[in-house]
Amino acid sequence: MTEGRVPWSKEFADRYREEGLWQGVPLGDLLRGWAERYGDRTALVAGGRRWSYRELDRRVDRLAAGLHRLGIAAGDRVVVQLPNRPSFVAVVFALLRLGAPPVIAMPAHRFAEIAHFCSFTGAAAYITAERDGSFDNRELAREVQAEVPGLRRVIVDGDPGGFTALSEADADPVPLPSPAAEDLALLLLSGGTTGVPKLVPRTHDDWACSGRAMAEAIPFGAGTVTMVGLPIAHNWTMTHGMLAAFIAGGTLVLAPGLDPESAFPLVEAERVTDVGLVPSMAALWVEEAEWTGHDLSSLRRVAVGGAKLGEEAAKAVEPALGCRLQQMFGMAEGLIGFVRDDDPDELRTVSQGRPASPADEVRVVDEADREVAPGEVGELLARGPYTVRGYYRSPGHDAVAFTPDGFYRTGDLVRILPGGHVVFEGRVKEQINRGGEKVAAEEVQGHLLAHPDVRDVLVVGVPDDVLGERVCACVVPEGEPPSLAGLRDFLTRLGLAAYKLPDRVEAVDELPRTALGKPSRKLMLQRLLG
Ligand code: J2J
Repeated sequence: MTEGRVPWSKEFADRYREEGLWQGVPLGDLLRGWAERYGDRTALVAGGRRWSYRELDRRVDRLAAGLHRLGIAAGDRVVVQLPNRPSFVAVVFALLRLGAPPVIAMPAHRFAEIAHFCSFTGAAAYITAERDGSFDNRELAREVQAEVPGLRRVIVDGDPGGFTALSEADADPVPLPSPAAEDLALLLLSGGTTGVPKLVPRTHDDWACSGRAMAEAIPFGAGTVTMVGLPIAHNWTMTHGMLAAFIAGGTLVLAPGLDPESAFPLVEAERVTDVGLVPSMAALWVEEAEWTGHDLSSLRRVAVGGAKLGEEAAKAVEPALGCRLQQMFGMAEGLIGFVRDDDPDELRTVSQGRPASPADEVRVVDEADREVAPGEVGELLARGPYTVRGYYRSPGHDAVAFTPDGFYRTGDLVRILPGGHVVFEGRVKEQINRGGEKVAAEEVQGHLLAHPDVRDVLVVGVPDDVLGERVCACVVPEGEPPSLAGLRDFLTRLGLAAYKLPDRVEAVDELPRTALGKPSRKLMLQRLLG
């Protein structure tokens, strides 16, 4: 079943199977195997609750049966928007077991994103939490259901407010046929460069392969305790913190956030060994570690990724936290890389790592797709056993985002060191990396153009000491220039997630253009930085 996605060719699929990279076991069955192997070991710790592997497996069975009874069947897509709670893990694995691919949304997403995911995927159901902070997700669900009539069911973790409570999705396990391992397992959110967010179709085989590659190469083992404090809905946190930890029989600690005040006590109490931090968080940990009374000595590695970690900041990590810095890069589309424990010291601070699997293929090319000389900067292309060959239902975009021979054009400018380590040098894609959260400039522009006081607009990323980049809207006004608060309010009312809202607005007389007359973000940024 390859509905909506581009499969690997038979030649590649056969090779990945022969090499044992694709093991032909769907993710729901993998969990059953872990429960048999790891039994009473702790799989998950969150908010005072601890579930063993056996307990997690049992809950997932009951939940899968319950969801099935509520009408969710194999092949249905289900939009899942849950925070860092045990229910996230249970719901995702129950849907994987059912073969009803979850569409993984961020807690911060609002009407614009959720309505799009529901209608674009033809979702049968939307599973969400009662609230996100003070925001009532049930209100959002009502608006989405009015807009997307095909959405049959809304299921709420918490007070359902007229919808179905997640606690109702509980039934004695029934035999359910497993999906095929080569089928679509889940849909991840792409960092995005286009007007509407793209979805990345990952199969059971390929996503399991990425987790296994990570668990083996880091390496994770039974003593591994990962902590996830960034939203677990990110591919990074889901693979590193959850999938790779489970494959190794380790423990996932779900934290509500990563601020040192709440995270350090958890590191101490749960003896956390591995944690993923974006660079801005890493800086905060480095600063606070000196003053904390908490024992952080269980930490073996601090993985820093999602955005570039500066060399100076990198050098500060190990002395302050007393453990290895492990720079890491990756993308929802697939390719993941990280520095290994035994790599030379210098590589740990200057490079973002090397690909997780020996079967990963990378190329660095110039604008004409010619391979650059070794060590030169160019665009990173990636192909491999867990890097997709196309987006979900997007053949038009695939033609530009992938090469004819199946390499994904990452949009990242990199150079590769002699040992295969990748150094990120910039981007060619129209994306803003706001502290690890990705914002597609075109998406925000599209919404801003609907504002009555905006005649034209370019959204650019401006450098920022804390977040790396912030979102700046350069507006050609129609009359009075709109205020920042006015624009943010407008976008919020349209239902755009808060992390995409402009941090700054600049009124300009006209947009700078290239020789071909195309508005240029590069020229605009040069003008802003003066
Ligand atoms: C510079 N840029 C980086 C890094 C990602 C592991 C780790 C991260 C992600 C992720 C992920 C970077 N230095 N260390 O999915 O499994 C930028 C690149 C990349 C984009 C992908 C994983 N690490 N990036 O961040 O899909 O521009 O995945 O193409 O959110 O983040 O973003 P995303």
